[in-house]
Amino acid sequence: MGDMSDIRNIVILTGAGVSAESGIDTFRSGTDGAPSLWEQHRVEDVATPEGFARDPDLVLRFYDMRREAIQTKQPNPAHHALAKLDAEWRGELLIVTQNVDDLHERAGARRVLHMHGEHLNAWCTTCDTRSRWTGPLIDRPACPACEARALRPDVVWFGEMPYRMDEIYAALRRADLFVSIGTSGAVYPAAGFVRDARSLGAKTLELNLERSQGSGWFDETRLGPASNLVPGWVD
Ligand code: BV8
Repeated sequence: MGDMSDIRNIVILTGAGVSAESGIDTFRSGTDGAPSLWEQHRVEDVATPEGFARDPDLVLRFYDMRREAIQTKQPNPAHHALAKLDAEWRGELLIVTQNVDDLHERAGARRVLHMHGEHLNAWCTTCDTRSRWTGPLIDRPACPACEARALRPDVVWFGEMPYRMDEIYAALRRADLFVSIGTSGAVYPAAGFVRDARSLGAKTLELNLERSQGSGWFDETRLGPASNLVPGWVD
């Protein structure tokens, strides 16, 4: 990881690019021209509360398909390298992920914060309980806590508040190093974290397949696939 003698606290932000080589579609197609999720759907139709209210079946089917798909995928070397760093790093370390898959955890990472929620949780809009959920929601199953047939994906949609923002900003305030991996820098507030970290004195590093909308804010940008770049950075 190069000279890390003055680094104690690290915040790592990951996006869809860290899971791309596990076969999970990104949102906005990368240079490899792989299919992207949003090109198949209008964001407003499938990732907003208004879209859910307008056509709940469309939204539930969109998330049922993705929830099923991620359970057939495996972590890639980028996930494993981050899990190794998490296990070995003596200082503070927080992996803030925009991803709603569980590949960081399945690679063994522990200090993971899903700011946009998780595919494998369902959220009851009646009793507000979140339950572990691996099956479909299209058939309106009963909430395990209150029996209401009012479950939605536990995923943060556009216009909704991301999870645990206070914890994230507190970690950014303490960070000596901020690393962004596999994100286009298209969505806020995540896309602004590099500026927050930089203004608070952290070093900033971007590992991405291509330059992102935020590349200009990083001290260093390394381009390439995460499965190469991340192990190369961690070791
Ligand atoms: C909010 C969950 C208020 C659903 C998602 C200014 C300030 C604040 C808010 C806004 C603002 N301007 C606009 C807003 C509102 C909005 C927003 O940002 N809109 C955008 C379109 C402008 N934001 C919100 O509504 C957020 N809520 O603001 O609340 C607030 C404000 C401040 C503080 C607190 C509260 C909520 C946004 C969450 C939306 N939900 N996902 C689901 O998953 O279905 S967004 C979704 O897209 C992802 O979660 C992710 O966060 C986001 C970006 O995707 P990426 O992960 O970056 O993926 P992408 O495909 O775009 O890019 C992949 C990258 O990887 C590429 O660069 C590619 O080159 C690279 N790559 C590809 N392959 C590889 C690779 N890299 C390495 N290796 C490879 N092999």
